[in-house]
Amino acid sequence: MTHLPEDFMWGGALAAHQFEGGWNQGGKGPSVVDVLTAGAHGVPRRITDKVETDEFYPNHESIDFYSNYKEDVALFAELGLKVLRTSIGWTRIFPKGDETVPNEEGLQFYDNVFDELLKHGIKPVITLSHFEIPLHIAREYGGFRSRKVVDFFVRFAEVVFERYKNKVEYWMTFNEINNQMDVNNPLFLWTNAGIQVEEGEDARAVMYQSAHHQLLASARAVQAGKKINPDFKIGAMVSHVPVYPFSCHPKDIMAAEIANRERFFFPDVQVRGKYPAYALKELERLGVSLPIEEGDEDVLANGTVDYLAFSYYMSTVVKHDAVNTGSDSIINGGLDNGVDNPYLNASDWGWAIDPDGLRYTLNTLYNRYQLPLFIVENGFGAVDEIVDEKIHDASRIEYFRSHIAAVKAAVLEDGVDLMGYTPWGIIDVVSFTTGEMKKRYGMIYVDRDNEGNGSMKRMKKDSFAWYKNVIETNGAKL
Ligand code: BGP
Repeated sequence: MTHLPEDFMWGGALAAHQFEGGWNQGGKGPSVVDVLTAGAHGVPRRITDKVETDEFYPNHESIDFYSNYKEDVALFAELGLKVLRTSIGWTRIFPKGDETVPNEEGLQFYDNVFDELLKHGIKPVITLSHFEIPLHIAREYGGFRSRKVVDFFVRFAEVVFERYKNKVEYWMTFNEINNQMDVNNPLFLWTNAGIQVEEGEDARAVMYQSAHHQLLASARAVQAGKKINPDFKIGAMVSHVPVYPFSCHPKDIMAAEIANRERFFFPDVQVRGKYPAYALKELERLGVSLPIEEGDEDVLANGTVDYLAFSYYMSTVVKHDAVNTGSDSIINGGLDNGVDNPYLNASDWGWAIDPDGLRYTLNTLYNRYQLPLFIVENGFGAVDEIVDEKIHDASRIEYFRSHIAAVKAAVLEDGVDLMGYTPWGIIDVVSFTTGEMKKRYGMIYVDRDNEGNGSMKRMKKDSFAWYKNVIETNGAKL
């Protein structure tokens, strides 16, 4: 067989805050990303005290899907997408996060978007929170430090499950929930959990303690969803960056095993319903106890997920006796003992290009969890040039060709159960880590620059026709 199974879900992936815009329209409240400034190559994004200052906030307008959703959905339909993976902006539904009554205008917006998608035969695949924790919850409650936030999240989940139970079948709880394991990057704890670490605090301890709440929130949402519609498929979503040992030196092998746990901790709990032994040992060493209350262990055990969704962009390498001194060294994953991989090239942003790593990841995750997998992000961030009104994004096409070939090998030769593939940023969006527009992933170009200038006009890149053909042939023609 040269093509993927008939029901394979080809799609595209987006996240509300990175493409919707309309940050304060329709009754929407600010979320944690609405106080993130634009960064730039090597310059990190900052969290500001206020939502509006002299700074530029790229997520506020993004690419304004909020006003253009019909035109954009028509383009997605022309591309042939079978599913669109996106998120529901939590603060469109609960502007502050702790209200009891949802915002009807926000709910109506997603009714309109989902109806438009379904009209074109595109199924929505929905993340409940893609870095979109209400700012009020982060500031007033300290995000998931507070157990109260578990209830707020579950209320939000129940409201949207109930409202869209006949329109959405596939859900995920938190996007890339495991990013926050990298506690040295303040962006991740802020966007994953709504937390800023105070001076004198042990960031790792704070992360683990709030993670308990977030894992409870995820498990309770799974249970709540199944009550509302037993046919729902609710998954966890993690970022997977496989860590290779630099050599066959047994100490490098062990260093990689330990580094890989950073990616596995959250899914280990969400899939298996209990804390893994290595984490309990680390907590013991740190002298940290989790805020576990009576009944919590049952909640985790009974709220396991139906599938594991993940993003894959790159791989990294560790060497047991290396010390990483470069704080912006992305190619080695920012790992303490990370080194560059001499066998791979990298994108302009230093992300190692490794299609074999995707096949390896699919096998690793499938063997570890024995659950259906869903690739809900994969892609190539690059600068695009317009030449004679065209965008010849040959390197993006090459990236996708090699990665989809790896997907086919994993499914057709290794027997991995894979539900679908949704390339990241199917239309150009604001980059998450840098806040830039020039780091583009899309097959549809958007005329907007890093400073927020541009007509917002949409244009098809060469990759558009290429991917359309891949979908039409179900992966047979790459
Ligand atoms: C993931 C996020 C996305 C997305 C993507 C690409 O971490 O889930 O939101 O943006 O990475 O990253 P970036 O935009 O920083 O290139």
